[in-house]
Amino acid sequence: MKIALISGITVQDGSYLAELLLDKGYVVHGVKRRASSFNTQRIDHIYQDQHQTPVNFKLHYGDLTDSTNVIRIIQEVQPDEIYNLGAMSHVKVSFDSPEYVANVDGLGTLRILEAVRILGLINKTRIYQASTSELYGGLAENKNEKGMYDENSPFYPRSPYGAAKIYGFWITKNYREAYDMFACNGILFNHESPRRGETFVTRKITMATAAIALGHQDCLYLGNLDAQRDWGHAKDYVEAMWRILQQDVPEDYVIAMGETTYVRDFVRMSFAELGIEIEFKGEGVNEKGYVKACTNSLYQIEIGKQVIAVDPKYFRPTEVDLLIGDPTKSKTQLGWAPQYDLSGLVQEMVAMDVDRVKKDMMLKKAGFRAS
Ligand code: NAP
Ligand code: F7E
Repeated sequence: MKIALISGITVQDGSYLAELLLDKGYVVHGVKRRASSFNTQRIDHIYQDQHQTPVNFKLHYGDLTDSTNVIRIIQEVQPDEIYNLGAMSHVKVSFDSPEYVANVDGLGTLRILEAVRILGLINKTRIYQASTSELYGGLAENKNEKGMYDENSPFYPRSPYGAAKIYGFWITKNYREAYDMFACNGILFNHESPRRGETFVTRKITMATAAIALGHQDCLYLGNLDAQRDWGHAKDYVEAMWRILQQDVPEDYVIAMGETTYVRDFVRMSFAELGIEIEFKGEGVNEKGYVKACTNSLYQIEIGKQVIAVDPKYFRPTEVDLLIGDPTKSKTQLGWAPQYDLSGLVQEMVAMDVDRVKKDMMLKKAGFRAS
């Protein structure tokens, strides 16, 4: 039975990956940070009573900023595979906490690699490093002949997050070359799901779509509507992570859908799921979104109502304008074949957020506090 260790197990990717590995018969260990309030909602459904046997899912308190803790957990678990997904991953927030993000996302990666080396696990433990399309920075001149970013495109990070992750990328590659470690980077483009953190743009939009349609919110405030992202489904992307570690030779891979979409169009698609047509008027900070039509009798919103506005507080000091990834290598070499397209992703996210808002409304009516 293979043993996997996942850092960053509590949120989107970690929770889907844990499910995938448990399905494949792995024993899964996860690192979670101690928090003052509950932070395991996304993995509660797979958590086991630790008194049961066999226990094939176990959580360890830990933090990527603490080398002794990283070494101790790896020594205790003796993993066959480590998935380093732990990170302060919010690009905008990284401008506010640049030193912290360097410590967690950059040095945290080194701590894992070094722990595996110190513990003499080089020939046993394979390591997946969660690298990111933010490494490219969206520079037009660095795209390949297909107009996309691939494994050979130069990097130009545009945030403290991107700069920290570029260290994680190179130190992973360096340990592979220096010590013959099976250590790989997955350069993943944006991936989303109903489990996405609530402050990333897609989830913020689908949550607001549900709340506005159900009369619970008036207006959604967003930042740069002109940004373009290559969005896929996290469930598909964790499958790619696993495939990367099952290869004969350790290499780095781009995981992407190969299509890019404006934030503004994601808003349109999200509302369209509920039969609400949004029309944008104005430009820059004065751009606004209005309800143009509503064909769903369940979600009647007044025609002409303004539901989208721009708030410059969400702008970033330096922005990545456009990302689009070339998945040719992962499709041919890994045999990776995503099951979701963008409309399937939006459909699932909106449906789950509608259910959640309805449940919150019922709880509130019954006198309980909403989630
Ligand atoms: P996420 O929702 O931000 O989750 C990050 C995870 O890391 C959480 O479990 C968090 O724990 C944990 N974490 C944060 N600081 C930590 C620390 N100091 N020590 C240990 N754990 C810590 O990220 P995600 O979207 O699932 O992405 C997973 C990984 O892929 C991240 O490394 C991210 O940078 C990278 N990535 C994501 C995307 C994407 O589009 N989603 C694309 C490319 C790369 P708490 O619950 O305690 O906060
Ligand atoms: O922003 C724009 C924003 O925060 C996407 C992380 O998982 O993917 C993610 O980083 C775009 C940006 O994701 C709002 O300016 C407009 O252009 O959802 P996001 P991100 O910055 O692309 C990469 C691959 C990672 O590795 C990261 O860890 O949307 N945008 N209005 C907004 N963004 C947010 N968050 N909030 C807004 O109101």
